[in-house]
Amino acid sequence: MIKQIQLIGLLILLSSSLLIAQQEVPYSSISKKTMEGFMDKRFGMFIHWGPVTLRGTEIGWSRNHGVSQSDYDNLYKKFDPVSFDADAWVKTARDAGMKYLTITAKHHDGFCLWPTAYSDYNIMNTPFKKDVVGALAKACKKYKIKFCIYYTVLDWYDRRYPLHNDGNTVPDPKADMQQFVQYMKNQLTELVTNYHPYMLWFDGNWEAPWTAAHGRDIYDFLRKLDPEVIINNRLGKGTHEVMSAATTGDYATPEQKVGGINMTDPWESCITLCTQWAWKPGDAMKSLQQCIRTLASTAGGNGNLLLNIGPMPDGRIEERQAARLREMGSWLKKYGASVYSTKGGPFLPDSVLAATRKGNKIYIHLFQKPAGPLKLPAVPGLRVKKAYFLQGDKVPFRLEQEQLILSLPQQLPDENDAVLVLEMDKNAESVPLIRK
Ligand code: H79
Repeated sequence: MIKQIQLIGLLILLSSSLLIAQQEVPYSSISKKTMEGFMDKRFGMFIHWGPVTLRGTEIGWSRNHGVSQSDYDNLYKKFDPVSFDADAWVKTARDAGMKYLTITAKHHDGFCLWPTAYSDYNIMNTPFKKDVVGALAKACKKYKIKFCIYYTVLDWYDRRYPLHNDGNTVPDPKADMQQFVQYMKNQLTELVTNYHPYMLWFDGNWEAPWTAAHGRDIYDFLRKLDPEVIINNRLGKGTHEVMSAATTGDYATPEQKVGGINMTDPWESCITLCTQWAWKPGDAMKSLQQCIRTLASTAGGNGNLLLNIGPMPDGRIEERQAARLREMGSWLKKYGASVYSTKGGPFLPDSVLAATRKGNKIYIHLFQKPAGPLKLPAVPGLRVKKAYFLQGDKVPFRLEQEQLILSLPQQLPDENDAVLVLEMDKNAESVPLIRK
């Protein structure tokens, strides 16, 4: 009897430890230090590019939606971006104040921008015949911009992948996921060993053939290739927006929106400068104000911004897009201290302001001038020593009933984002979030 009870006890113990062994946190083994280095960068360039720019429609998605499959799949034969200049692209990123760059090595359409040995559908079989990924990796090294690679999981072109079209849900019986995953591993080995990316940006993980187990297998495979390469959270299943137990990857990737404030999990919002990811002639472009406020709000939520541009089929970045990025760069030259290497908060971001902090300084990114003085809740345990506009005048302030009251001038010094500095008597980086 006692033996039986002991046995049952042992079984319970075993099963509960098995439960504990099940994944309760994201599947990620990156070092905290590497992620801190990534999050300090705050601003990167996303580039969506490929033969589809010859049609000016959306990359991947317009295949069989507006552009026929046979037309789409033959565009590469005419892709000859003679004006492509990797140095020019990277300098555009650098001059915008961006610290990293991510290129679509392969999007959902399956076309490869590097000379892969594992598919003929690649840049060497276009009239251009030059390694775009390699040229960018080299230029990034030259200009000290971290080089990153976008590589999507799903591939509507490759016959080994079971679905051949967006919206298609009936798997091709002739497809073979095992072979397809091997193809992915071969290509990822090429990309990691030849170009040494700082980060890998996966996508296209939502279709049924891709499983959580596939994601973990690729994650482990990559970790063996490079223990330090950062991997976004689109290898597993579940939402991209936040980290969860279903996540495989190192950071969350809200898309086309600023992510919610999060002081523990790293995240990066990817947002397009125009409306399309790939170049579209005459596409509507965001104003400088929208761009600056998007960056400030992202930093205010403790996240990074990966701002996307789509270069033209001839290889140039549209002058108006380059000009907008230069304007961002000028703004960051002046106000960069309130963005790079900061933490978000302690005040929660909203449409009026976003807050960032570093050491003893709290930066208030003011988007709107309140009717009267600016009123903020006092920061518990910390005292304001000085208040002034970054690169500007002093701001008179007083404390009244647990409220900090700042007297603003008639006109804010920057109409897009007036950055106020509150110099505190102590380090403000670990102050808990404050609701206004
Ligand atoms: O690579 C970019 C997108 O192509 C890809 N992720 C970013 C980084 C992406 N994957 N899923 N989605 C975007 C969401 C799908 C949105 C869609 Fe649409 C709405 C697909 C079809 C309608 C956006 C708008 C894409 C085409 C039109």
